This record gives sequence, C-alpha cells and structure tokens, in this order.
Amino acid sequence: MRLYLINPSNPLVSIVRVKESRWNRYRVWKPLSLMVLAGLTPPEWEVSIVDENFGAPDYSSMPRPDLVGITAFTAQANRAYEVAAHFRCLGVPVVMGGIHATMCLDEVMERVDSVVTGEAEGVWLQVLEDARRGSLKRRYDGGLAKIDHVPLARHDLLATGYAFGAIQTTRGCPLNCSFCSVTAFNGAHYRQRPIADVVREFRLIREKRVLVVDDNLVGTRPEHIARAKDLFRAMAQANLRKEWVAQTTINFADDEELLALAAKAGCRGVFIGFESPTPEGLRELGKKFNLLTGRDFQASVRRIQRHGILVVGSFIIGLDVDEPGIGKRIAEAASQYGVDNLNALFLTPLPGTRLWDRMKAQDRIALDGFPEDWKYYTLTFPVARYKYLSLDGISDEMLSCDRTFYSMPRILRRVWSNLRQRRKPLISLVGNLSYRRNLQLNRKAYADFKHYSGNRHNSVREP
Ligand code: B12
Ligand code: SF4
Repeated sequence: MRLYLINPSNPLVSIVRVKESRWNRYRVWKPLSLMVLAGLTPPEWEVSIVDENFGAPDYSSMPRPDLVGITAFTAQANRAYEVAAHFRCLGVPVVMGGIHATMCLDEVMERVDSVVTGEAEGVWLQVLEDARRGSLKRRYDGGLAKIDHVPLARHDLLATGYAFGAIQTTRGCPLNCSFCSVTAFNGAHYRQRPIADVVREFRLIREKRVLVVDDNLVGTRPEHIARAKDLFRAMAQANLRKEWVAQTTINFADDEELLALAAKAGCRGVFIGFESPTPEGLRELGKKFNLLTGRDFQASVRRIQRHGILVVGSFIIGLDVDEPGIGKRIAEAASQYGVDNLNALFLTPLPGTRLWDRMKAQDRIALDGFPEDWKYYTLTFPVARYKYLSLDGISDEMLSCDRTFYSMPRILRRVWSNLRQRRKPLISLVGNLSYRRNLQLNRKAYADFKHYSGNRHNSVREP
C-alpha cells in the first residue's frame, strides 16, 4: 500500500520565498506533522512525504498511491484543495487533517473524502485500516492525544535540503491568548512527552540545528519548569551536540538555573511574543504573562542573552488600541528591549480563535471570500478592518516598523553588541539581513494585495 503525505505550498508566504532571497533558506522548516504521521504508520505502508515548499512535483509522473494525506495551515488551504482535486480525479481517496481541517470542518469536508480533526495519534491506525478496506469514514476525531510513548517521528524521511530539523517535546498552552489557535486546538492542559523519548528522537535528527516546535517550551507552573530543567539536564548528559531554537514566553528569563541548563543543552535562540508595547494592547490580547507587575523586558532579554541565547521578539500591529505611529513605536520598544530580531505581524483573525469570533461579530473581516482569500491568512497581510488604521495606513506602519528596526546603522549596532558579548554575530547578521531583504519584497506584496482586495477595507471608526 502506497501513502503520500503532502505539505501544500503557499507562494505568498514570505518565509518560503527561497528563490527571491537566498537568506530564506534558513527559514524553511520541516512539516513535522507529516513526519509524526509517518511514524504512526505501520510498515506495510510505503510512505513518501512531499513538501511543496521546495516546488510541487509532477504528481502524474509519480506512481499512483492508494491513499493521500494532506496537512494544511489555513494559509495553505487553497493549494490543499487543488492537490486533493487532482488525486480525487484519479480515484485516489484523500484524507485531510491539521489545524485548518479542524477549524473549518464543513469547508474541508466538501473537498476531500475524509477529515481528521484534532490530533491524529488516537485515530490514524483506524484511518489506514478503513482506507485499506475501502471503507473510509467521512470524519474521524482524534481530540487531544495521549503523547506518552507514541512512536517516534520519521526523521529519515525528508532527509536533505533543510537547515533545521524539527521536534516536539510538549503540547498545549494554558494561556489562551485571544489571537492564537493553540489552546483551542491543543488544549489548555500542558502535556509533556517522556524525557527519554525526546532524547531518543533527538538522536534520530540528522541536522545539526533543530527547531523545537513547542508553543510554550517551559510552560507556566513550577512543575512545568522543573520538568523542563530535567529535560535540559538529560539532553546535556546525552551529549547530543545539537543547537536548537524554540518558542517560549518571557518567564523563561526568570530562572537563572533554567537558562544555564537550556544553554548547556544546546539552546541558541528563542522566539518570544511581546505582542504589544503598551499594557492596554497586552490586555486587549489577553497576554497575561507579559503584564505581571515588576516585569522589566530589557533586563529579561539581557538575562537570556547572557547565556549566549539570541532573542527574536514578535509584535502584532492592528490592535484596537493601535493608532498611527504604532509601527515606529514597536520598533523603538523592540530596540529598547534589546531583541536581536523583530518579527512584526498583522493582527489576523484565524478561524477558531476568540479574535475571529469578535471580529466576525463586528463585521470586520475584510477578506472573507473563502476559500480563495485564505491564502492571505499568513499574518503578513492586513486581512481585517482595523479600528484606527486604513489599509494604506496599516501597511505603512508595518513598513515603518521594519524600516526603523532594520536600518543599516541599527543592524550594525546589534551585530557589534553581539560580537562584544561573544554571542553569535554571524547568525544575528544573517537573521537581520534576511528580514531587511524581505522589507523590499513586502512593499511590492502590499501593493499587489491592495489591488487584490479592492475596496473591501473600510476602516471602522469609533461610534
Ligand atoms: C512549527 C510551526 C511553524 C513552522 C513550521 C511549519 C511547518 N512546515 O510545519 C513555521 C515557522 C514555518 C510556521 C509558519 C507559519 N505558521 Co506556524 N506553527 C508552528 C507550530 C508552532 C507547530 C506546528 C507543528 O509542527 N506541530 C507539531 C505537529 C506534530 O502537530 P500538528 O501540526 O498539529 O499535527 C498534528 C495534528 O494536527 C494532525 N495532523 C496534521 N496534519 C495532518 C494531516 C493528516 C492527513 C492527518 C490525518 C492529521 C494531521 O496530526 C498531527 C499529530 O497529532 C504551530 C502551533 C501548533 N501547536 O501546532 C504553529 C501554527 C500552525 N502556525 C500558525 C501560523 C498562523 C503560521 C503562519 C501562517 C504565520 C506565521 N508567520 O507564523 C506561517 C505560515 C506557514 C505556511 N506554510 O503557510 C498557526 C496556524 C493557524 C491556522 N489556522 O492556520 C499555528 C496553529 C500557531 C498559532 N499561533 O495559532 N509555523
Ligand atoms: S502564550 Fe503563545 S502559544 Fe500560548 S496562547 Fe499565547 S500566543 Fe498562543
């Protein structure tokens, strides 16, 4: 039995525009979901993973599969449906799973043979068995899986072409920020994989550098932090010789022992959501952790960096409290906090989030011609109507934010400070140049987007 697992492309997503900027090679990440599915698949199935980020293959010249499995973020949905249509025309059954299939079940059900909602671990074997017998059900719900002792992901597949490997050590996030789909999809209960499994799986990864995909690497409670420390100790002891980056909240900085152990285990960079430079903005987003009294972001960032760990700060533009000037204000805040890279994104109502419900109720979703418009749900296009910012206004704010933070003098200052602190000046330079290059691409992308969206953005004014 032959199974193709496919990660559809979205050419609009800047992080995969490898041809336009070779720096982007460092920003193409492995579709771990498909490697996990492959790991759950019994040996009688011959599995191939296709990552269309490296170009879509000519499927008609490939051997006919018995089953096709497609994953998709919302931004990949259109291409997912094209791929599904191709195989369904040939009479090959298509099953789709992942975040978009879960949050937009009815839309997806119309376009594929079977949908898996939630996490796949508990239902995938049943799906394969039903497919083998020709009796696929229309829907399977995996819910929240037990992740203790699941088979390891297939790191032998997708073996070349990536700068980073990928692994997951925990699932879920208790914080439930209004714009994020993680709590809705993976639950508020923080689930941790057994440390021995994580270490074993790390050993299977061929790349020297690894993305730890956890949404919240160290969790929120003392017992989560204790487990994170145990994991880092075990990784250091196993002498894995990997360098890894991860996503975490700012509380990562609050424990010196945790930082020292993370660095010893190979942590070289963290991606932290600062989201807004103002307390009003943080309250709007429900980003409780960043609001803790006495929180000094500059000192927190510095503490992390002292352990040789780079900090990428993420911010959102387009909140209801954001007025003209917000772009520059974010760039100044990020510079003041001392982050090594700034990743600014447009506030985007993703299906399944509280933000989606609110914006939909207020008729503020400007790009709502679905499924076609999903391709713009990359957080890199302003798809909604923003309170104080018109379409031109918010695009200008984004450009002004990036232009300020990624001005050549500021880049050189950051690289110099990295050099002085004996951190990673080269990585910092590559990261900064990659963002700077995308600034030019974004200017054109916003002009094309404006043309595409026509007059669908009318800024909502306060009554
Ligand atoms: C790593 C990651 C990335 C990486 C790698 C992406 C990749 N190629 O896999 C990078 C940095 C590239 C990335 C980019 C983006 N990401 Co991202 N990313 C994640 C993250 C943190 C982890 C994904 C992961 O690997 N999880 C581990 C695997 C094992 O879990 P999984 O993917 O959920 O798969 C399980 C199930 O969903 C299911 N399943 C999945 N696919 C399939 C397919 C079949 C056939 C079946 C049966 C089951 C199944 O089974 C799996 C095992 O249980 C998630 C958050 C999250 N917790 O999922 C956000 C997340 C997926 N990203 C998100 C977003 C918005 C983006 C971007 C659009 C925006 C951005 N700038 O970050 C871009 C766009 C990328 C694109 N190609 O279009 C959103 C997606 C929301 C949505 N509705 O689309 C998420 C949920 C985060 C959030 N804040 O809400 N991302
Ligand atoms: S802390 Fe991060 S992962 Fe958790 S809900 Fe907020 S944005 Fe999502």
